[in-house]
Amino acid sequence: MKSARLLAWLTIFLGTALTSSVARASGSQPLELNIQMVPGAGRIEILGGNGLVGIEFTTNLNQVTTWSLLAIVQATNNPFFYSDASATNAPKGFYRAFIENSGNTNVLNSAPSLAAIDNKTIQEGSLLTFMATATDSDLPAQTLTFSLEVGAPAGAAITSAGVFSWTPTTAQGPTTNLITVKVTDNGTPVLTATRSFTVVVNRENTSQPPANPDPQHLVWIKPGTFTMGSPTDEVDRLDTEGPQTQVTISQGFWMSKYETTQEEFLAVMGTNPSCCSKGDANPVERVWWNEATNYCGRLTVRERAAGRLPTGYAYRLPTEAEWEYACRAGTTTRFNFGDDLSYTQLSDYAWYSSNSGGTSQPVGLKQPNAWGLYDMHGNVWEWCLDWYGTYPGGSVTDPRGLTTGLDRVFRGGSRNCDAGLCRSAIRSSYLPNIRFDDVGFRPVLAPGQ
Ligand SMILES: [Ca+2]
Ligand SMILES: [Ca+2]
Repeated sequence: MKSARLLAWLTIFLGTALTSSVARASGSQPLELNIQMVPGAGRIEILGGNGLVGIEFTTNLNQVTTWSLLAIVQATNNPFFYSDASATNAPKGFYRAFIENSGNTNVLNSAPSLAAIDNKTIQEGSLLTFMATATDSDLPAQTLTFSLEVGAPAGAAITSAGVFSWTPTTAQGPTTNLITVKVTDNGTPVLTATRSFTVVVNRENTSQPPANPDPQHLVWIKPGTFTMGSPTDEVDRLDTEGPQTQVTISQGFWMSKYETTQEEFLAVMGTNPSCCSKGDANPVERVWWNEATNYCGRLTVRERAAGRLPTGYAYRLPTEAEWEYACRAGTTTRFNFGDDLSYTQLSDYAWYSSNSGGTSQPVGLKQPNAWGLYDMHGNVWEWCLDWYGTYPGGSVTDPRGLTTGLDRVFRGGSRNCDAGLCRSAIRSSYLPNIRFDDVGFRPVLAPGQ
């Protein structure tokens, strides 16, 4: 029973008067009491026949949570503790007692634990928001309160529940900021934990991109930050579209205005795998993911040989983040032209199940989005570079999906899809070596390869 002795001394007062001169004689009989102690209590009171018997703590036992305590009172006189209210004449005196931990479930207040916070990158003027998380193993649970340490940049804030937000002004970038989040429990004593992270604030690159090597087919997509995925209350949303993730695209790139056509594919690859919607200006379909990437590689070789590519630029598939960033073109609505809840506008922008007649249609016949991209909704799904995976949430820069996987992503819906499956946030994926008659692609021309 006498394990883990706790700081141990109690001073015990009996009756109403304190007599401190009573000798602590040997030979007395220990008296054992089982006392249930209440968290936060600073005093145990026992009603004895001679009035209130108080045990004053000389140690900070109100840190204790759910202790079952054994008090062993070594008295110099007769046993003096009475749980029987009829007992009288309990001797007055000064005694010492100590308290043992008689259980294994008891802990002192422990410090909370604040989860690591990833470093962030953000553009000036963009909202950075994420939720900090912390745990505290104490029982009973203690309230955890988040705050920012002194030195956080102006405008940065965190709610007591841990929601961080900051929109750096143009005066606050470009720079790197060290921010420290603190979480505080309300235990005794009050304990805290902190985590620091950096926020790199970028200034939008207003310098001009290299000259457009193919103005007829390519549009420049400037770098920026956007929210990937859909809010949980979006109509027709699927669970795969979350959690919403703040994505920074750190470098601009060109993107094909159009889905790659059968004519283009044939010219580069020497074959046309399309089966069901033949036509030079129709999007190529029934392409494996690998054929799409091979097309990009061969196109790069051809265009470099012709001296048409800026140094360091290569064609490739867009990452899924680049694709959605370009599709949305600054919008946060269900489609890149609005929410269109009753689907009265979609036909102006997309070939889908209601207007396609069951085949893909020549590219570029519908309205483009605000950045000049056609058929981002519908016609054919478009392969992306990424292995399919759940979005990470929080804030990320230039995400490229999982490092390995089974399925490659394709985006945007197709001429076979109902309207809700053509939204900006819709995702699909499949094995990369499968041919679908409504999956094609469009390349980007980007630096870095
Ligand atoms: Ca605690
Ligand atoms: Ca499309």
